[in-house]
Amino acid sequence: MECRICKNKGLEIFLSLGKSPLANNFLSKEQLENKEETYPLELAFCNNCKLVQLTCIVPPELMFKNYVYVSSTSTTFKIHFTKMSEDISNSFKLNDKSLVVDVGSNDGLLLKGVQKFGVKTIGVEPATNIAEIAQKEGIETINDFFSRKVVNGVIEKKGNADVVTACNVFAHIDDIDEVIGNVKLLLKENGIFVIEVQYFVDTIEKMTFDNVYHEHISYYTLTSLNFFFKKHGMDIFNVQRVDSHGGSLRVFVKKTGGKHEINEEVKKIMDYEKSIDIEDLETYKKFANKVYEVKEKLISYIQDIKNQGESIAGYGAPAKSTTLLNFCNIGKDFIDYVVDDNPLKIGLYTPGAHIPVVSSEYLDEKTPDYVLILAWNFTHEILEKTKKYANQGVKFIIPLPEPKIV
Ligand code: DWN
Repeated sequence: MECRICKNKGLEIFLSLGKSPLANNFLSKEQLENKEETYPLELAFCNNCKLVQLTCIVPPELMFKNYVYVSSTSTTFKIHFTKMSEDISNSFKLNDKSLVVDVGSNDGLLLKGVQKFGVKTIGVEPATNIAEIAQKEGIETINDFFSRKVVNGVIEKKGNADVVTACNVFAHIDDIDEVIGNVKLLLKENGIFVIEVQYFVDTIEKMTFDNVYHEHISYYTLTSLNFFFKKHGMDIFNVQRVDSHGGSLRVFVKKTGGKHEINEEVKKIMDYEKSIDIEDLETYKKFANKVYEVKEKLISYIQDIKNQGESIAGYGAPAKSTTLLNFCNIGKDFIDYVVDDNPLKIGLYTPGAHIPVVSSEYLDEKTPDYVLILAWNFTHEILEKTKKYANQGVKFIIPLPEPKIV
């Protein structure tokens, strides 16, 4: 096994979460009868370029051609990506002569915000069912992976891009060297590449190990991102820590020699990572030990509630809950149902645990004693929406960084 970025053969496996089904592979009732594929879920650290990465890569066609995740399901994300589109359009003075291309554009949420500035936009989204949602909303979307053929077509039709964005998709890309080559080809000389990617320092500090699943091939720090972009003749010129998905990095990248000045924030975060020994395998081994401790804590917490004869429902059927529930062996004997507002998930069953996904109205029909907030990254929004159940005495459990009642 070699590192996917620097090809070094010195990978060290430091965390194993067992074998897991595909995180977004929700099942219909009929599919429950079939054998469910599971794949090893484990993380390895590269001693050379410091990238944390999966050891088992699942073909992208299996995960992304038909997809259930829709960015606009949560108000939090609608606000987040609308603000991001405004910040980028203002900071880089985008106008009707500008072109923005979004890689993994999902339902077009980010591009909708950019269009308000008169900017020309194109989405690239491999999931046919999701691309159709964006196209119906008037967001020009190419239903494909971000291939050289797609990029040549965009350049021919619209010219080179001022901005290419890739939010919650950069970590998902297997042929990342080819994709970066395509980004550089598509960008104008002073164009910029903006990615938002879950931040592994937040994962270590907030124990958000349920962000580990097969859609996420790489788990980046600024140190490993910096190595990667330098390898491709690009420079990180600005970086922001943002709170999406339990903590992410928004990284601004230019072609080496491009006009944008390097912001001091880059050195600040690089120095911080050095201060927490991010280049040292021991840091990751310590994290793994804590993951196993949190697992034991969560299982006994849930077990105690069940031993008292009380009922539990889940709120949110996020991809991350597939990892959390399957790694902790928490299934339908503990959780009666999970609610989700995404119509693409309602009526299906969660991967592995096979817990029914129902609409949030079901909380009225069968009010549980406890609600386990599986979409913990939206705790505030969920607690707001479920105030009436709290007033009826329902208790809410936040599972990570360790289980607690709110
Ligand atoms: O990287 C990825 C991120 C961007 O999104 C993808 N690999 C897959 C996906 O991960 P996720 O499913 O863990 O993302 P979320 O956004 O944490 O999922 C939240 C879930 O909770 C969604 O299924 C929607 C649901 N939800 C809801 O039903 N009502 C959330 C809120 C706030 C609500 O009010």
